[in-house]
Amino acid sequence: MYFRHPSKTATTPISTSPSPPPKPTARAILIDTEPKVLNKCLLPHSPLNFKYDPGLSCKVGDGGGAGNNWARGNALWEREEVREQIMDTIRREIERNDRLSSFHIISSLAGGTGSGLGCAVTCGVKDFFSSSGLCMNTVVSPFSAGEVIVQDYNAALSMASLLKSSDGIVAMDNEVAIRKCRKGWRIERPLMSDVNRMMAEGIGGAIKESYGSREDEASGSRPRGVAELLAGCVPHQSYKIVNVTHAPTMPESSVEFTRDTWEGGIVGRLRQMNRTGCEVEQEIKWGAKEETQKTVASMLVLRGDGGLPPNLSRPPTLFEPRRSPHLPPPSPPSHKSPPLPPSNRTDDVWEVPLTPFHDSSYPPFISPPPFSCSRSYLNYVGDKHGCLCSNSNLPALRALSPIAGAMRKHSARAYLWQYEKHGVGEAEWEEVWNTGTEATGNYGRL
Ligand SMILES: Nc1nc2c(ncn2[C@@H]2O[C@H](COP(=O)(O)OP(=O)(O)OP(=O)(O)O)[C@@H](O)[C@H]2O)c(=O)[nH]1
Ligand SMILES: [Mg+2]
Repeated sequence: MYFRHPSKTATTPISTSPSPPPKPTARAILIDTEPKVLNKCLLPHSPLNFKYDPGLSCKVGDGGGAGNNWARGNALWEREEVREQIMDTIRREIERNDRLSSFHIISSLAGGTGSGLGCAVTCGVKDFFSSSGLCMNTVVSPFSAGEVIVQDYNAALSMASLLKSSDGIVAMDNEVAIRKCRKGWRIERPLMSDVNRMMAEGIGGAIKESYGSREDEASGSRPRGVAELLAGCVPHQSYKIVNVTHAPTMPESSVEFTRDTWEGGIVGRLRQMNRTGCEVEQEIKWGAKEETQKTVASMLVLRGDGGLPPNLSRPPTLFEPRRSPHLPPPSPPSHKSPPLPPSNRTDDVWEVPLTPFHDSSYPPFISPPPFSCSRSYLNYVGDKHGCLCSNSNLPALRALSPIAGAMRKHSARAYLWQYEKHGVGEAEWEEVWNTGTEATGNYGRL
C-alpha cells in the first residue's frame, strides 16, 4: 500500500557475486528547504530497507531552511515556482495510482518548513485534490522545556491552521516518546533515531494494512489504512485530534522470549491506559477505576496471533522497525529458557473479545457508538501487537497547549516582528486565538 515493489518481471543483469535484492520504493513525497536533508534521504547506499524516489523529492526555497519561523515557511507558498513544483509532484504521484483514498502529511509543529510550508501544502491538497481522498496530518510536538524560543508561536500557528484544513491530526509528542524509549525499551539515553523508531512503531501499528473481517483478510480484499483511521476516530469536525498508543513496548532482546495474551494482556492494558490517560505502558495505574480521560471516538488495531492461516503468506516486513545500531544483539534472558513455541490458534486475533472498550461512556452527540476494531493475522512486533487510536481530551489538550504559551508571548509582544515580516499580523493572530480557544473549549467540556 505504501510502497512500490520492484517489478517481478524486471530482468536483472547476470552477475557472479550475489547482489542484494532490489529495494521497494516509498510512495512518499519529500519536501524541504534544506537540500542536504533531502540528499541524505536519497543516498544510494542508505541503510533503510526501502528507498525514496528522487523524482518525488522537492527542494524548494533558497536552500537555507525557514529558520524555525512558521510564517517564513508558509510564505514560500506565495511563490509560484514553489507551488507548482510541489503540486505537480503530488499530481504526478496521484496519477500513478489506480486508487487513492488518503493523503498523509508528516511534519514537526515547531520548525519553520514542516510546520509553515506543511500547513500550506495541506491547504493546497484539500483545495485541489480533496475529491481524491481524505487528508491526515501527523505532527510532532516540541519538547516543553523549549528548544527554540518561538516554538509555541510555530506550534500554535500550525495547530490553528490544521484544525481548519486537515481531516484529522495525529499528535505525536517527543517527550512521551522518550519516556516510552526509557521505560519500555530500557534505553537510558534515547537518541532522536530511537524516538523516531518508537513513533514509527505507533503510527505503523495504526495505518499498516488491517481488515474489518476475517473473510476480508483471507480473500485479499482492500485493506484498511489512513482513510479508515480517520473515519473511525474523527466522527465530528469539532474534534480532530487523535492520539496513538501501542502495546507492548519491550526491549528488542525480550521480544523473542515473550508471549502476551489478548484479553487480560494487550487489550486490558490499552483499555486501562485509555481510561486513565496513561501514555506509557509501564506507567499504568491499575488501581484507578474512574474514566479520567474522556474519549470522543477510538479505533483499536490488533495484529498477529503467533501463526498465519494457511491461505495467507507473510508480506515483506517493511514496517518492522529496524534494530537501533547502538542496541546490543539480542541475548537470552538469565533463566536461559529456550524461545517459546508459536502460540496455538486458541488466541486467534479474530476472536479477541472487546467488551472492555464497549463499556466506555462516549458523548451522546456522537452516533453510532464510535468504537471500531481492525485486525490482521500478520504479526507486527512480537507475537501480538495492539494499537489504540483515540480521540480523547487529555492528549488533545496537551497538543493544543502551545496556543496558551503563544498567547502569553504575544501579550509581551515578543518576536512578533519576525512573523509580521512574512505576513502574519494581528488579524492572523486573532484567528489563531479564536480557533485555539474553540478547540480547547470543546475538548475541555467533554
Ligand atoms: N521526533 C523527532 N522530532 C524532530 C526530529 N527532527 C526535528 N524534530 C523536532 O522538530 C522541531 C524542529 O523542527 P524541524 O522539523 O527540524 O524544522 P523544519 O521543518 O525542518 O524547519 P526549518 O529547519 O526551520 O526550516 C523540534 O521540536 C525538534 O524536536 C526528528 O528526527 N524526530
Ligand atoms: Mg529543517
